[in-house]
Amino acid sequence: MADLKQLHDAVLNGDAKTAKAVTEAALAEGIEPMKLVQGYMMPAMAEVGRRFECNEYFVPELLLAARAMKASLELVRPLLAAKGTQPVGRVAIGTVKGDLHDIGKNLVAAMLEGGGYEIIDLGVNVTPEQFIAAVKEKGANIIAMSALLTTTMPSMKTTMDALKQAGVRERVKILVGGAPVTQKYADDIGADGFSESAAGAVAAAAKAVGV
Ligand code: B1M
Repeated sequence: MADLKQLHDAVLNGDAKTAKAVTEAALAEGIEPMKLVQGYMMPAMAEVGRRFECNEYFVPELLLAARAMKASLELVRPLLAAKGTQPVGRVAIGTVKGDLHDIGKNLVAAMLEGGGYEIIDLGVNVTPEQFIAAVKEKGANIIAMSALLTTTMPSMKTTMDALKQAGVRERVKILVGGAPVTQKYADDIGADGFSESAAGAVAAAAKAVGV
């Protein structure tokens, strides 16, 4: 039987090889993918963050932990994103300008995909112009912005303003999220939806587009 504590420790210690191996074994045993994410990978990442704050970990350890979590998520993601037939909506998702944290954004994308949305993944450090282009050229009707830094959160407001200036604000619903983002901030900038979690993002998207 897969030792799931090993998955937690592998992410914490930045051991991508073990993280991948334990995930493979766990999935082969039929363990729920979301249990791996919420029960083991996310708590490990929270501990990585705590150690970083206490100066026990530094950027190299953060990078190794992120790499280990990604190795595991690559196996889990397709299982979260079971295909529906007709897309419920087309979501352009990205981390806002200046922000390189994409693990949470990738989870949100996988959950939305699993919820029947078509995903246009714009990646990290996405400029307002890129979000605008996704609406104009790719027909996105939902924009999902993720920010993990208090210093990049204002890019959400900048993007909202740019969408208005470009005359496309009314064509899209805007969702925001990420660790420092709150419902109050979402309301203040006039976003259409907010969620604290990847699973909650699916409900927020459904509410925003009225399905
Ligand atoms: Co960074 N980092 N980091 N980092 N990093 C944080 C965020 C930090 C809190 C660490 C700390 O001090 N405790 C801190 C931010 C402090 C602040 O702003 N208040 C921080 C810092 C300071 C930095 C740098 C500035 C460090 C430096 O260089 N000195 C730097 C900035 C780089 C940049 O972006 N320009 C930096 C760099 C990095 C790495 C590149 C090394 C790496 C990221 C690698 C990657 O993502 N590819 C990294 C990591 C790994 C972290 C921590 C440890 C983990 C983040 C993570 O992946 N969490 C993080 C500390 C922490 O969070 N405990 C930290 C797991 C993920 C599943 O959760 O992303 O919150 P999360 O996503 C959740 C929800 O937030 C939500 O759903 C997800 C799943 O439930 N959600 C949404 C996210 N987006 C959503 C969108 C939605 C809805 C929900 O709708 C659209």
